[in-house]
Amino acid sequence: MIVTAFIGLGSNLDDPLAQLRSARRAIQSLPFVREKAFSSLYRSAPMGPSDQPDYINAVMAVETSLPAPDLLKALQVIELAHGRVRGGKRWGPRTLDLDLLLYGHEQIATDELTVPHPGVAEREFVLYPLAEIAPPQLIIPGKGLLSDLVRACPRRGLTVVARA
Ligand code: ROI
Repeated sequence: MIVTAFIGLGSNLDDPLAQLRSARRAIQSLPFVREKAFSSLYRSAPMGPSDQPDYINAVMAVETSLPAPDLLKALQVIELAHGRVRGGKRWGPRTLDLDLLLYGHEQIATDELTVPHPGVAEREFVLYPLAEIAPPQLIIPGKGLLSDLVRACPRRGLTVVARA
C-alpha cells in the first residue's frame, strides 16, 4: 500500500537552514520513500522556553510504502546522524527534529508513535507550511479541516525565509 505522509522538520542549532536542507536530501534518499512536495522554509519563535534561538521549520510530503513505525525509525536515524541528542532538556534547542505529522488518514496511538502528531492542530510552524503543500480540504484525523485549523491559528511572527 502506498500512503501519503507528511513530515515536519525543525531545527534551531548549528545552521538550521543547512540542517533542513540536508535532512530533506536524506529523506529523499530513503528506500520506499518518494518526495511529493516540500514547503518553504519558515522562521518561527520558539514554542516552549524562550531562551533559545528561533527555529527554522518546514513540512515535506512523501509517498511511501513503509509502514508508519518503519518510517519513524528511519527518521530517527536521520535525526541522530544530524547530531540530535536524545534526552536533552524538554522543549530545549535541537539540531534536527523530524516529526511524523500525518500518515494517510490513519490515527495511531502506540508507545512509540502518535499520529496525527500531538500539537499539529495548534502549531503555526506546522499548520502554515502544511497548508502550503496539502489540499485545503485535507482532514486532520480527530482534529478537523486543515483550512479551519489554519484560520484559527495566529502566526506568532512566522515568516518565510527561503523557498525550498
Ligand atoms: N518551536 C518552534 N518554533 N519550532 C519547532 O520546531 C519546535 N520544536 C520543538 C519545541 C521545543 C516544542 N519548540 C519548537 O520541539
